[in-house]
Amino acid sequence: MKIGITCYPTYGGSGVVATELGIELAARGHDVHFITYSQPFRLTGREARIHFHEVAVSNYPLFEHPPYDLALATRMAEVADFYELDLLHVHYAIPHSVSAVLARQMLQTQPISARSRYLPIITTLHGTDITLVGLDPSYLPITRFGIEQSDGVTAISAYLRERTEAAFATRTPIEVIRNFVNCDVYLRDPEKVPALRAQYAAADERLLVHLSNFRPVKRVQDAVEVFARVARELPARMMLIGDGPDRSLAEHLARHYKVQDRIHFLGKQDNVSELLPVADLMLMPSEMESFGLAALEAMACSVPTIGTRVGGVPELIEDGVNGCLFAVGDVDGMAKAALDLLQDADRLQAMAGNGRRTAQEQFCTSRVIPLYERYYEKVLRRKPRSIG
Ligand code: GMT
Repeated sequence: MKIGITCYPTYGGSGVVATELGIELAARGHDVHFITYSQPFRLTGREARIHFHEVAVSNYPLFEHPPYDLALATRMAEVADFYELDLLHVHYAIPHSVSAVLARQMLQTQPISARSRYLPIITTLHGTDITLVGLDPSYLPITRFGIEQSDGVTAISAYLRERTEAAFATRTPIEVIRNFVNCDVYLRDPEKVPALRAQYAAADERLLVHLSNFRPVKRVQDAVEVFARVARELPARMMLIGDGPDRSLAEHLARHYKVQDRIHFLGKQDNVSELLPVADLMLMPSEMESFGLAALEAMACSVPTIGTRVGGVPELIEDGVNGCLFAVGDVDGMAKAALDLLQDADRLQAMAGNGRRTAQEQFCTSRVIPLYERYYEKVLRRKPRSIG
């Protein structure tokens, strides 16, 4: 198939999922065309069967806000026409699904080349497009429009499907296809771990990790508080991977708890699959996660997560089996669980093994990518929607 993919190419779970999906689809013989404003950060630009088309937005003094959505729609239509795409798969409803609807309509009514054609659109909902942005009253009607006009809609968890159906009162069928991880890339290689781990912690120190975009929804302050409590009892260090608005809050708290010298603020990293396996425990104290990709990536690397019982997280983490779940803000509970686990090597190892198994058996690319392929085929078999 010839598949167009649009996503937010910079840091963020939806961009990671879209990029990894493109890489996996290309490896399975599909031609993948990324149509984005910059090259997705997990791409090298040298992958076979992957093409990148930059969306350039012209700015004129008249435009206080350059019309990115229109530039995107135009580029989508051009690429679909020139490369004869079979479908367009957009990640994150706003504005991508709406730009895609425009591109589809352009191709059908005012084709760029002589042929009029129908370009099926699939929208994948990732979470904040529904739970935060989509519920801003000014965005709600257009988000509902984008969902209802799509030829196919997927959500990354059953939770997100239900939330979308309730919030948007939509009867558009939504297919649940959960986040995935490449278990051959995300794994703990006992030969590689010791040398890399030594850069972040001494042999007698425990190493925790938090990975996010440091937005308020991630509650990075809770990760620092939990770590400070752990570090009071045990020799420990923490890697904070990522960057975003709450990084200075995290730095402030680290100083407040006098653990600033024990925390590695690593910023944005593109070698997450190498960093995660050196940790003993992941902290994901989010206020909301529609799925929790960071926890899945850690689990695949045999690193259990202490997280919050929110959104789609319980579809991934079974409390006490492959991780631990707490109420949002329960810093005491999370710190106690972290200390208990870090002092019980057998339990920690059992949980790590269970997590790795969960990743392999339920969320590995080899299981999830075929679900996308089958869904594409199902959408392509359907009759085109009438437009107007
Ligand atoms: O978590 C974020 O703030 C980024 C966001 C995104 O859309 O880029 O992540 C969402 O999509 C991820 C990939 O599908 C999910 O694993 C995250 O749980 C989800 N985040 C939230 O729901 C807050």
